[in-house]
Amino acid sequence: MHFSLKGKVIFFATNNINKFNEARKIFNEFQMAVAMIRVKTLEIQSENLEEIAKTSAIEAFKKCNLPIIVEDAGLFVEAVNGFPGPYASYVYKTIGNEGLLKLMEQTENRKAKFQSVIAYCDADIETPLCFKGEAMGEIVKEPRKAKNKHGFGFDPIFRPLNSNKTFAEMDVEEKNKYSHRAKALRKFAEFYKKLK
Ligand code: ITT
Repeated sequence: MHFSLKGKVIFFATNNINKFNEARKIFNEFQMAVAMIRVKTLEIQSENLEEIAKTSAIEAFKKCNLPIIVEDAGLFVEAVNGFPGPYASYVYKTIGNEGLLKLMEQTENRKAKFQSVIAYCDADIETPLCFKGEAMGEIVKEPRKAKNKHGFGFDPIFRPLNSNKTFAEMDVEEKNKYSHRAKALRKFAEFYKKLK
């Protein structure tokens, strides 16, 4: 049944509405529809985003049998050897932006990057396909966000290269010009629109 959906509608397994809203705008650019599904998947512990995304995609596909993507993102800060990397979610929940800024208080090297891996799975695919995006930038010294509260997670402390705003000072359209996720999603959408 779902074969007819391919190339037109994609299911995004995520529990993060912000990620979904960013994706919605990208798929709109490609005249595609995206539906959010909240299937519970275990996120394996690994230092490899691709491995994490692939494992979740297989699990999500088994639960819903629909053409599906999952996305796994990480933040890598150079001065602390790539911390928190794939553990971004845990670090955000525990020490948060303030904690990360504290770790970097004496640090002049502010270089950081976000990486995103999208893993796609459907009934005809043996191993999930991955699409990657990266955003280079820096960790600012003080959190900055727009008054109407755009952004989530580390957005208030990450400023991408070639902009003087943090992700949290941008609206979704502007963040999508720079973000790791937008780059990975566009690569995926280019692939998916050709799929029958
Ligand atoms: P899923 O349900 O899709 O897994 P998640 O929020 O757990 O949603 P990730 O594991 O991919 O998503 O991301 C880990 C954390 O990294 C996330 O909770 C944020 O705190 C942070 N993060 C990821 N992408 C971000 C972005 O674009 N801007 C700011 N923080 C981001």
